Amino acid sequence: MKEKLIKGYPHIKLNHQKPNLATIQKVCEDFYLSMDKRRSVREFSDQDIPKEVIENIVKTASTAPSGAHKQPWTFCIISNPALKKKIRIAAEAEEKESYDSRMSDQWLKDLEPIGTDWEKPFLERVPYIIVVFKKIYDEEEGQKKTNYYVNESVGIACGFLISAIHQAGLATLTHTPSPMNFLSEILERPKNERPYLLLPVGFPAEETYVPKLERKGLNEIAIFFE
Ligand code: IYR
Repeated sequence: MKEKLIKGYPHIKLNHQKPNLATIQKVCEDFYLSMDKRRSVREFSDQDIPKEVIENIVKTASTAPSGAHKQPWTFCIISNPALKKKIRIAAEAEEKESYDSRMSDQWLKDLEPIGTDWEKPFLERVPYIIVVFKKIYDEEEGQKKTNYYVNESVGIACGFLISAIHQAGLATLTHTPSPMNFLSEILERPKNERPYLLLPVGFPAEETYVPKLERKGLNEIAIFFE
């Protein structure tokens, strides 16, 4: 591997193989078509997934860029049935409160076509729950070390995570019980970590239905300045 010092720090030569244009066009269209098949799923099979698959998915998420390369994230991977049950009970308690009194009428109306409610049986059924924590700072030998662009960094890592889950042929849901502090308690996380996102991971149930949604067209989401 070719290396050189830049401003005193080691750099390695980028190993980039430039594809031809036809390959680029095909690969990016195929990738788009594949990603366009991704759907949030709320009904899961209880079929197990090999642990190495989950490990590779999480390693993919951790390839995300982050502020000053601080990698300000912890992925908690839960397959323990007692913990899954605890998470379900606590999440459903918060969700019931939210659906019954915390969410506005407009919010509840906006969710009607998606068909959600406070009950989350999938939290016990899925083989894995991944809870992503953001590290608002790092702690080294009792010293606080600042992290940068934490929300952006962890959000990007979650995007990678969701893409990796989909590319593996599995399904997930960006589940957002609110507030989420019960996850810090159940998973005994230190005080520099805050829950960011909860993702159940598994195969979709044998026959499952998802809302009939349209995605915005390119002309609605992009502006080209040529
Ligand atoms: N957290 C709740 C409510 C919910 C909110 C939004 I915004 C959604 O897009 C879907 C659900 C729940 O998970 O049911």
